[in-house]
This record gives sequence, C-alpha cells and structure tokens, in this order.
Amino acid sequence: MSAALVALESTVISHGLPYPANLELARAMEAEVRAAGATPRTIGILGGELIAGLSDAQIVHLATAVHVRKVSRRDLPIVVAQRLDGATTVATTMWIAARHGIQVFATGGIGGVHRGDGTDISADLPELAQTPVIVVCAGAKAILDLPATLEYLETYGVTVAGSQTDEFPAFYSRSSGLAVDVRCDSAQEVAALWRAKQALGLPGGLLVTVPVPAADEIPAAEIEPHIAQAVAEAARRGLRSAEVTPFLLARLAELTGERSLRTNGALLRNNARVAGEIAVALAS
Ligand code: PSU
Ligand code: MN
Repeated sequence: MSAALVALESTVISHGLPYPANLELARAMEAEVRAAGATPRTIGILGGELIAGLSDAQIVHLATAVHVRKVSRRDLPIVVAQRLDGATTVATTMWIAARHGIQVFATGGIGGVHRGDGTDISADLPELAQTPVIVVCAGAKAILDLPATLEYLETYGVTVAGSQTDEFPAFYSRSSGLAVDVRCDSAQEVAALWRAKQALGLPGGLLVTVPVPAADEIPAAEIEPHIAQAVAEAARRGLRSAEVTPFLLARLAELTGERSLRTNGALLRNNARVAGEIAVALAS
C-alpha cells in the first residue's frame, strides 16, 4: 500500500480567485482531501524552488503577494533561473506532481482551446497527453471552445471520464451537451481505468470530470451572456497568451457577483473530495 497523495495547484490561488476567497478555498480543498483519507500536496514555486507540499504560510504568501508569476511549462526554466515566486497551472502542477510520485491532482477547470482564437491552446492539453497524472476537474469553462478542446484530447489520446455523468461538465454548469468517453460511478472504476492504462504502457494522463453539485450550479443559459461579453472584451483589449484566462475569470466574477465565486468554491471542494477518494482507491 502506497501513500494516498493528492496534488493541488496554485494558479487558482494566485490568479484564479480574489483574496480572501482564494485562501479559504486553498485551505478547504486540503481539508476535503484529508477528510477523504488522503494527504494534500499543494504545489507552487518559491524563490525558484519547485515545492510539492506548501506549508500554510507559503500558501498565504501565494494568496496575497502581488508579483507571483503564472507559470506554465515554458516559464519553468525562467522562474528557476531567476529564483522567482510562481503559481503553477494545471500543466506545471501535473509535471511537478509526476516527479514527486503523486498520481492524482484536483483542480477547478482545465485550460483548453480558446473561443475565437483557435491558435490559443492551453499548455494543459499537451501536458495531459504526456504526463502520467489523473486530473480531477469540473470540465472546462464555457469561456473556451469545448468541442474543439475535446477534439484535441481525442487526437492526442487522452481518455475523458465522467464521474457519475455521461456528459462533459461545463464548470459552472453541469452539462455541455457533449459526451465523455466513459462513465465511472465509483473511485474504484477510475482506479481500474488508470491501472489498465498503466498496464498497456500508454503515456499521459487521465481526465476525470465531475459536475458541480446541483445546488450550486449556474445554468448555461444564465452564464452564457456574461461569457460572451467577457470574451468580446478580451478580444477588444488585444489580450494575449497567459493574460487571457485570468482576465476572463476576473471579469466573469465581476459580472456574476458572489454567485460565480460560490459555484467555483463548491466545485473546487467537491473535486478535492473526489480526488481524495480516487487516491485512496489507488493506494489500497
Ligand atoms: N480554469 C479555471 N480556473 C483557473 C484556471 C483555469 O476555471 O484558475 C487556471 C489553471 O491553472 C489552468 C490555467 O491551468 O488557468 C490555464 O491558463 P491558460 O489558458 O493560459 O493555459
Ligand atoms: Mn493560452
């Protein structure tokens, strides 16, 4: 029996949510992982050091400091060479987790192919194709082009599972109208998929999507006009590269008020619990 570990990312803390909701959520996710019987390892970069298992004081720093770089794969050598503080995205959290023997990772939503600019493809997607970690998320936000995101995952051989659902969830909303590749009704079923993938010698990760709890959902029709507005504003400002996602997230929080933050918090906690259960199933 190996240790049941769950990685957690830090870009959602530094760039995805406003203070103090970010700090409350970072702590609540760790608590959910522990309640499921597993051990949380929040991942980030401090002074150029890659850390898998930030202390509470280090999490407070990443939740409050202003000059924390959003670190995707291409930024890793820069923050290490320059000894900078960095918040890890899904891509870099996976990469660091895998190097620390952590097989399960809980986040909110993955990056994907952006709407409008189909050349803006998150580094999260190629990471899923090459790094062996189970990523538990609520799908991807409808700020992205969800059909194109799923096409990419199919092309690069990433299996997309639905936790107690047949549909790919759309973050704030439980359904997207798009099918997942396989439904898993228990953590044991996810563990069986993972073991089969390892036994086949297939590289890369597994995406486990979990719909936001029904009580906290924002229906697609309600959130869609706000998303369309935020995407149009990002295009008007000519935002590029790593700026786009944090801008869209912050703008959506403004446009929907407390509601989107509540939904975001609920799905993050829920995903941490599901990831904890999967880690426990894998360790036994
Ligand atoms: N989606 C969210 N919240 C987030 C992110 C995505 O709902 O905080 C973060 C994750 O860290 C993800 C990153 O890996 O944004 C993707 O950024 P980009 O689109 O620039 O690859
Ligand atoms: Mn991008």
